[in-house]
Amino acid sequence: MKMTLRWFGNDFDSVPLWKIRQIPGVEGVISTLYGIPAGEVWEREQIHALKEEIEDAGLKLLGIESVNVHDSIKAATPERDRHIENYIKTLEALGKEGIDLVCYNFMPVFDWTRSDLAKMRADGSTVLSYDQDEIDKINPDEMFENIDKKSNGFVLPGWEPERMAKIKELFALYKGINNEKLFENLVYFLNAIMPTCEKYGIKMAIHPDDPAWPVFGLPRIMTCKENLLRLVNEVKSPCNGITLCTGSLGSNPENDLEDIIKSLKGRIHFAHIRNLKHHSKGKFEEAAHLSSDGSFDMLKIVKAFYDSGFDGVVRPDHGRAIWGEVALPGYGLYDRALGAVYLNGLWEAVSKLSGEGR
Ligand code: DNO
Repeated sequence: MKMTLRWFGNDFDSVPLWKIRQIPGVEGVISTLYGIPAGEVWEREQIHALKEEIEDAGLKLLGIESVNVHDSIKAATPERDRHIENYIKTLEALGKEGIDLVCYNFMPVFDWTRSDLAKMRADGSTVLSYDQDEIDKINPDEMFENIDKKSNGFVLPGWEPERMAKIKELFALYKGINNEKLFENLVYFLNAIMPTCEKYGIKMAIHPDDPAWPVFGLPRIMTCKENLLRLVNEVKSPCNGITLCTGSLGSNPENDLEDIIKSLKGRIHFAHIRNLKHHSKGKFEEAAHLSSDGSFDMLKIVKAFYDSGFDGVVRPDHGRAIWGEVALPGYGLYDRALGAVYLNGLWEAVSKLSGEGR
């Protein structure tokens, strides 16, 4: 297992690389060219510069999160093939730079959604939280404003202003697209890019929908074991895989995380491991990574990864805001560092107790 932290680049992140380098057991980062809008081609020189900057800090660039997929591809508009060509050019540039892992999502309009980015907890820390009743009261047009106001002045992944400026057009684009059609569009996209991925050995890792159910009447498909399995069986190339995000899939308590991990054996290319606390149906808050702070048994989750032979890239996910840190909500240094160390501890225990020491 390779432990990483997500890093948004010097212009966007409050956490410098040298601090990440000092977290024990963290080998590398997962990063992106954050400033490039979805649909545009990434130049090889830009990727090279990013990689060099990370390597100069003594870390490795172990994957990209995300190369965002343009809405024309998700909605199958006439421009989709042009945008797929651009995506392929980006993959070629990444492949030439030796990058072999790309995380992306296929959620229409919005990426992950939360009703509060700074919910106060009893210990004074704040966390991201979700309450379906609150979301039901919000008009999707106001959603961006709500999120933007509480983002501490940072650009949040999936909530880039240029995307949100077109929210009405975006909603119109998805009229008439149901889950089945969206799935078909995803398969079309994957079939088109797989030859390039295979040529360069790039593993595509789709991120589950967060939360794992339709929001604002938009279709959502990467929500449960059945659909994840359907996708890996439909596009059989080993380059087509999953980002197993425990927090996203676990937002629906009916998802049995250990079972999902085991059933996707060999097709999990990237893992986001975090905990959250359920309150009632459609209502949860994020928690510290530690099992006792949330609703998940993190030891069982890590063991399920281990037992299914997973040996890929992992990152702790959203952390709480603690110790007065001001950062991108969910992406401060302190709580994610605690998470990384805790997850490494669980992995060491599981692997030594198994007698293999993998
Ligand atoms: C949220 C993240 C997502 C994820 C994308 C992948 O914090 O987990 O924004 O990066 O959905 O494309």
